[in-house]
Amino acid sequence: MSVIIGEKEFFKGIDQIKYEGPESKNPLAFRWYDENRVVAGKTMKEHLRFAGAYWHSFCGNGADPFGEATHLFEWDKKQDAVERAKDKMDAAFEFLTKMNLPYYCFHDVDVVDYTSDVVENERRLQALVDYAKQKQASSGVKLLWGTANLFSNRRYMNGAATNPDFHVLSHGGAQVKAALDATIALGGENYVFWGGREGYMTLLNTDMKREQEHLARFLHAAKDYARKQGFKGTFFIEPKPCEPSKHQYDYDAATVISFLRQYDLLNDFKLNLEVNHATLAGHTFQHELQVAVDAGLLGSMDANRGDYQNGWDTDQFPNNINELVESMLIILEGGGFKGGGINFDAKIRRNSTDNADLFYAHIGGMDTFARALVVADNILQHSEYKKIRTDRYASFDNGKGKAFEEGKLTLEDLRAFAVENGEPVLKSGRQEYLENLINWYI
Ligand code: XLS
Ligand code: NI
Ligand code: NI
Repeated sequence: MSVIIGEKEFFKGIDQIKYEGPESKNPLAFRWYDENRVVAGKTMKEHLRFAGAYWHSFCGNGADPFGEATHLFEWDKKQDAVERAKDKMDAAFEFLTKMNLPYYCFHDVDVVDYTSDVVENERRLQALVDYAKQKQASSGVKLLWGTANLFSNRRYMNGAATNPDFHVLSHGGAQVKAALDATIALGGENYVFWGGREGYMTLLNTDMKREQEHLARFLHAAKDYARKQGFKGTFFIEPKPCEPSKHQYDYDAATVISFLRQYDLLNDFKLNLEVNHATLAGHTFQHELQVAVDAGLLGSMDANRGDYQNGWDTDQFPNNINELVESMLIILEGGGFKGGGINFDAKIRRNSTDNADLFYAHIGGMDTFARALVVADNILQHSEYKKIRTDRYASFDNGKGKAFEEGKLTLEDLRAFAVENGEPVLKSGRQEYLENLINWYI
């Protein structure tokens, strides 16, 4: 990959970030992420498939409900929307290539500002698709997934695909069509649906059943259109329990899987799991990963972390090695991502205002994942981790336990076995031992 700088350099004084090894003292270098290092049969680049997120890194200006923007972007200055968007894209590709990120992800409105005119929006997006094609070709950066923002515009205040007003739903359809066209034109490998407002604020005014049926119809229409245009990639649903809705229909992995099954969408859709969404749903991220892996539906992930002391999607950059090792154990044992990768759906803090802060954030995230990958692989290759778990279930490997698994025992048979064998011996779950085992390998 070569560094791509547009007409103007936006991240001055920062060169290509390189791997320097764990002993390096350079804050602008990788200590663990060595893209060509082979772990468990694949390079780190192939395992991790890192992506930069357009919305947080190049649009999120640090504003919060209590205060104005603090990130004053040099690329956000020009009058003309398309010209302004090209500057932003120059900045994005400069950053992506300096960071050595192989992929990026976007919403339609991240790339260029939208108006209330569908046709004008399509024209704008098309202009930027043409520009992105050149940028992708000269840099080698690829599109991991595209998506449409169906939650920011005021018309979507009651949802898009689940809006009680069909007229609003039709605008969602128009936006998804254009976003799909853009994703396909750019060789996007996947397409995401995150339904922030596909839910309700109060049940007093909501026909939940009807809204969910509309959502399923909408997803079928989008899928059918994309397939007709030759899209071969995977569609991902990104679960989240709430925020901005009080309740979101795509609550968590298990809920989404049952929705996909009920509405016959399992052939085309998988999951894009986000760390902070898992914790909002009252789960660990590892729980969500395991649910997806067990269903064969782990498509991709949005990397970030929440704050233990507050209950919203703070989207901080990931840096907790213990949590990521536990996650990588599940991802590795599950055979990796099906089509997706690791998208940094994370933002630097409002008061992180140096040019270098965005780099530190991504370096920390990429290094922590790379290190977690190495540690998890060591645990799987060299420790008793897997054996301890397998041994726990040994009583089902033969005899009556095996017969039970095979569906050959009745309830009367279970009683007979209990009577014959008396009280079971207590067997430890060895949780603390296993927690220590993880730390030995870190
Ligand atoms: C918001 C979501 C969003 C999706 C893309 O919480 O994480 O950023 O990833 O629409
Ligand atoms: Ni996300
Ligand atoms: Ni999120």
